[in-house]
Amino acid sequence: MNDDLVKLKEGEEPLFYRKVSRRTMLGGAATAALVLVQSAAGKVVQAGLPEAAFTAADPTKIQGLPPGEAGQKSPFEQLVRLPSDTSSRTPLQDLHGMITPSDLHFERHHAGIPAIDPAKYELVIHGMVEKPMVFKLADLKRFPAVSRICFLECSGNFRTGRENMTPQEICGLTSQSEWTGVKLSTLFREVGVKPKATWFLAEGSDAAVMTRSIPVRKGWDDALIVYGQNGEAIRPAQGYPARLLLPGWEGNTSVKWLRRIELSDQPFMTREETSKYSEPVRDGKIRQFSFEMDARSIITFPAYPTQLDKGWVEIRGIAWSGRGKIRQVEVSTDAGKSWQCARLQEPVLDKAHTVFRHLWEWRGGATEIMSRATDETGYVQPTLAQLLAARGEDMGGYHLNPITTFVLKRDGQVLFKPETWR
Ligand SMILES: Nc1nc2c(c(=O)[nH]1)N[C@H]1C(S)=C(S)[C@@H](COP(=O)(O)O)O[C@H]1N2
Ligand SMILES: [Mo]
Repeated sequence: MNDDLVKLKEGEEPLFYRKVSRRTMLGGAATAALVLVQSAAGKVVQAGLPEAAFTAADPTKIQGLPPGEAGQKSPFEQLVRLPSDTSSRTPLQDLHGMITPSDLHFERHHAGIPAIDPAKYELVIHGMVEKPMVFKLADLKRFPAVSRICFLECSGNFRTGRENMTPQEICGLTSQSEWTGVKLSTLFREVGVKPKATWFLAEGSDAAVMTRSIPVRKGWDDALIVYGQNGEAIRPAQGYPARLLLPGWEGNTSVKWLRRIELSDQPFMTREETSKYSEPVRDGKIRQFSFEMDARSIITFPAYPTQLDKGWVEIRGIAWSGRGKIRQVEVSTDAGKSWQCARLQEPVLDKAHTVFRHLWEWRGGATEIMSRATDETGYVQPTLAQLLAARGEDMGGYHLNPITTFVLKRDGQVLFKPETWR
């Protein structure tokens, strides 16, 4: 029995623990451990501090907590992802700014998260190269490092069908981090990629042995092998200890737990690019290697389940494009009859979630609000009807980026407008 931990009463659930050594406690304070527990009444209380600390009108009258070894979220701010067996979604409506905290980055695993010992990690690069090489994690870290902020989005990032859906449920399979690693072009020069090589295979070391064929030009352009995420080692769910990161391209091409890159003069036609990750388009045709994520935006406030008050409202959201920077986001507050330009919040980065804001006075009538992104290539985010017209009834579930509408009721209730097509 570890007596450093406060014992929970029956029925109490630990939210998180923080062990503190006796020596670090101020003057050998009453308890050697701190634990946040949820009381029977559902209230979060911190054992080791008098409950009065949380109910006291004046926090300046009570000694606060000492510093801890690792930071904790406020017990009042326990954001969660919505996990299924194979994915979890970022609570876009609850975030501030442009970075997704690493513990809220969405996840999509084809066969779970593997446990990889960083000391044993190896990345092999071979095939059409002058000099096949094996890189240990320490080798990767010895190369000049680069950092960039960009989004990562699953190509299956659209759900609809119910009015009571939050932005997280509608399109929470997109997240943004500051990624740090080595440019793939640096490694390409190291192994001497042959001029004839036009494709490479990226292979993961999870139970799915996920593989994708990638055009070599993306490798020379902006592909990274990343081991850092938001200032710390990349999280296991994101590919620890290293993953491929292809800015702006569909998430499945950013192979996690990367163990092998093979250069070739043709695509490898793996399971992931034949049975999956291809989209039916008109006339019975199938589109393959649709790498880039199209421009998209979503209003994150006010969205379901907001109850809106009359008066000035700052409509907020994010917009992003896999083809470059966001040039403009327009907002409509009259069900699409008229559009106004939203303000883009700096920084506006290449292939990155960009925050937009639009001030609007809601005088109380029922209406519909929506946003529409345009990227620097001039591409404009389509409506679902436009997507259908271009791709047909069988368009499947990948690469759907329709304009998202929220319905504002007379009484201030905000609901998702769940347009469907099948
Ligand atoms: N090895 C491996 N890489 C993978 C996957 C996987 O299951 N195994 N999932 C892919 C898919 S479909 C997506 S959308 C992204 C998700 O990355 P994330 O879990 O870090 O958000 O990783 C991709 N890379
Ligand atoms: Mo995905």
